[in-house]
Amino acid sequence: MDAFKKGWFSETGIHCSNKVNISLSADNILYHEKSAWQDILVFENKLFGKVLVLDNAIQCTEKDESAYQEMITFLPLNSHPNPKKVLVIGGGDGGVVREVVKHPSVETVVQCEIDEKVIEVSKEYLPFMAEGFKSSKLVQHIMDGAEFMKNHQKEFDVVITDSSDPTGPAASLFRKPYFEGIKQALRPGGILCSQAESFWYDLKLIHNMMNMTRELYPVVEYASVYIPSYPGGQIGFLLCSTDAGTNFRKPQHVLSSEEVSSLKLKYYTSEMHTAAFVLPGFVKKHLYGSY
Ligand code: SPM
Repeated sequence: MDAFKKGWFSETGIHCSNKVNISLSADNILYHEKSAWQDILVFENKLFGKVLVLDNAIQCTEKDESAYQEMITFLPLNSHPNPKKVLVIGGGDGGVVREVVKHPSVETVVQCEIDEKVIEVSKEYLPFMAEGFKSSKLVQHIMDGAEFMKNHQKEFDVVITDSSDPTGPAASLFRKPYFEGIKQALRPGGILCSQAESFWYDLKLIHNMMNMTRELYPVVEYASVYIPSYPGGQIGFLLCSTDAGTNFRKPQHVLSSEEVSSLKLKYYTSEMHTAAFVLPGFVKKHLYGSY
């Protein structure tokens, strides 16, 4: 067994019932420390490039991070008719902020990240994601996002939760009081988008998230994205709107190929936006009740 472990990073998450390892060769360890909140690791893999790991779970790799950051950002922003003020909770690596500030109608992005160390590490080792931190649209707070929202009601058009897994510091971001807090922070017509895990391993969790948010929001959907470095090669996002007329499957703004290119998007296109809501039969049946 040791021969397999030497020189490899292995994610053995509880979401996989500790029965599945996702392993990447750790060709060069760049940083490994514990912050006040979590274990932070950055290493290089010859195929995936730089890899950020929090509490033993891969957060992003240089090769495929664009899929996650673009979709968690442009699915909600392009589903809103005119998003001007956006709140990002979490996202300490900077990749989501990098995408939000690209959107032409967005004037202000407020970010609440609880772990300042992740921001510092990203600035030092992951500059391709941290570049968003340089934007004049950004106002940054090192604090708990749920606490922040208590004093910022009816203020945001879109709230994005870029969290790690529902254990450790991010656990409360998957519970009902958190989604009630977001509802209060949203302006009329506001939209939320939250990291909502993989249908291969977390279908029950996704089902619970959708059921509890259906009690709060008239429109609730799950969108799926291909991410090879996550277990199952897939992750999804929960999208909720306070406006009963929102159709997440039909973007408000359809991007031309010139816009896709000028916004430097690698994964998001308007076709991928609509396709993200097409789910395998067993997932659709479980989450929506019919095929
Ligand atoms: N800005 C990118 C941060 C990514 N946040 C989500 C990470 C999820 C990691 N685990 C996914 C699969 C295991 N449940």
